Amino acid sequence: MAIRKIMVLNGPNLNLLGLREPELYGPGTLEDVRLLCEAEAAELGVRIDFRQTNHEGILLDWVHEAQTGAAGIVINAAALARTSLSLHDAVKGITVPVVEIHITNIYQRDAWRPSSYLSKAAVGVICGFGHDVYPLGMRALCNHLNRKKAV
Ligand code: CA2
Repeated sequence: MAIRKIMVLNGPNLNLLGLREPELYGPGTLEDVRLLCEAEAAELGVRIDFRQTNHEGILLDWVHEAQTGAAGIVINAAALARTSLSLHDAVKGITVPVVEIHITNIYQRDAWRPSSYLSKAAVGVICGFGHDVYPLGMRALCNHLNRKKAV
């Protein structure tokens, strides 16, 4: 049987992880996060395709690509979760499950930030546990996929 592949997608500015605002987003870099995800993938027995972009259209293309190329998506869309109806629509437009993650607790942050459009299309949301949201999101996605396979 083929090994399940999941996409771990990162949106704008997450390439700056560990380089700016470590008190908010943690001291580790995006490469550290990738390694954390690789370790979790080995535990879960899946492969990951880990990517980051600063461009909305590219993120949309990757979401579309998952429809035929992956079993599901774990996504930290950064500010695009709150601003992009196109991202919401792209997630609605595919049938593979999408788990939304955020390093910080987005419900605790500045009132001027809009709430997430993406949450309305995702199967679930994990936020506020620092970089652990990445392996937690992967585990949640795999449990969800296993439950779907069992019925
Ligand atoms: O908490 C998260 O993971 C966020 O997705 C991060 C976004 C923010 O807009 C979301 O509301 C919550 C911001 C990503 C910016 O990434 C940086 C990383 C290091 C330094 C500066 C920005």
